[in-house]
Amino acid sequence: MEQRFVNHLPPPPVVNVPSAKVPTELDEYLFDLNGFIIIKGALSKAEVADANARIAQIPRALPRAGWHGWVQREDHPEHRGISYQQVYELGGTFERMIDHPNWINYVARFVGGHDNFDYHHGPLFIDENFYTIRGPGEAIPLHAGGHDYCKRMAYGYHDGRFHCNQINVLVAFSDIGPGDGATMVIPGSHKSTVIHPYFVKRNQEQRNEWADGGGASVDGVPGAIEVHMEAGDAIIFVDSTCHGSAKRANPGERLISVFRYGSSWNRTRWGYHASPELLARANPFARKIIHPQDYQRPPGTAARW
Ligand SMILES: O=C(O)CCC(=O)C(=O)O
Repeated sequence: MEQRFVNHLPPPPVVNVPSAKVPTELDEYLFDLNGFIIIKGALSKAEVADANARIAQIPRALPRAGWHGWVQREDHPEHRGISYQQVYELGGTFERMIDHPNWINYVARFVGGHDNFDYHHGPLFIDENFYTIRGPGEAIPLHAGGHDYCKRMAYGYHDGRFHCNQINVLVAFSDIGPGDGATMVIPGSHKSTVIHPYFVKRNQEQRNEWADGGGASVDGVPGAIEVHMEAGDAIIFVDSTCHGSAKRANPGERLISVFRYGSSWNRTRWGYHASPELLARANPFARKIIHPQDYQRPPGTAARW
C-alpha cells in the first residue's frame, strides 16, 4: 500500500446555495493574493435600472439624517456625496442583493465559519448596506490596510478555509471609468504589516481627511489602482484591503452600493434593524442574513422583533 502523510485539513464545506455561482480556483487565488476580486455583470442591466429607479424616488432635498420610509440619509460630510443607509428596505433589486446568486456563495466562502461555532446564529449577517451618489469634486479618502489590524476588518485563512471578518460587495450602478471617481484599492495590502508612508505623513501633518473641509481622495497614492467597472459589475473585497476612491473629475454622478457581510455574531453598525415588513416578505435564507436571532422575552410581553 502507498505510504501517505496524514492530511490534517477538514473536507471543504458544503456550498450554502447549490443553485448559485461558486468562486473558481482562480477567484480564490486572486482573492487571497489581492484582497479583492471583480465579478463582471453581477447584476443585469434590468436589475441596475430597477435599483436606480427606486433611488430616484428619494427626494434629493432629504437632509442629512432625514428618513425616507426605512431608509435614512447618512450624516456624513458633503464632500463624500450623498449616502442612503438600509437600501435593502427599498425592495426589488436591493432586497434580492441580500442573498444574490451571483455573489452569495463568494461571500459565504470568504467569511467562512461553516461547520463551527461561527454558524451558531446562521451563515452571515449584513451589518451595513448603503447606496452612494458622488458628483464632481467628491471622494472618500484612503483607509484600512493590513497594518491597521482590527478583528472586524481582518483577513483570515486557516486549514484551507477563509475566515474574513468583513467582506464588502461594492456594486456599480453607473459606468465608472477614468475621471469618474472610481473605487481605488492597493492590491495585497490586506496582508501588509508595514504602514503606508501616506498614512505616516498624514498623521505627522495631523490632517483629518474625513471631516468637513477634508475632501481628500486616493489619487496619486503610490500602489493604489482605480477599479473601473460597468454598471452591474461588483468588487468583492475584504475590508482590510487599503481602499478609498478617486475624486470625480467628470460631470455627472458616480453611483454605487456597498453591502457589508460578516459572521452571524455581528451586530448592526449604526443601530438599524430590518423592518417588520421586510422580515415578513424576505425568503427564509435572506431573512436569516438580516435577522439572525430572535430575542428572548418573558411570556406575554410585546415583541416587535
Ligand atoms: O466609495 C468607494 O468607492 C469606496 C467605498 C469605501 O470606502 C468603503 O466601502 O469603505
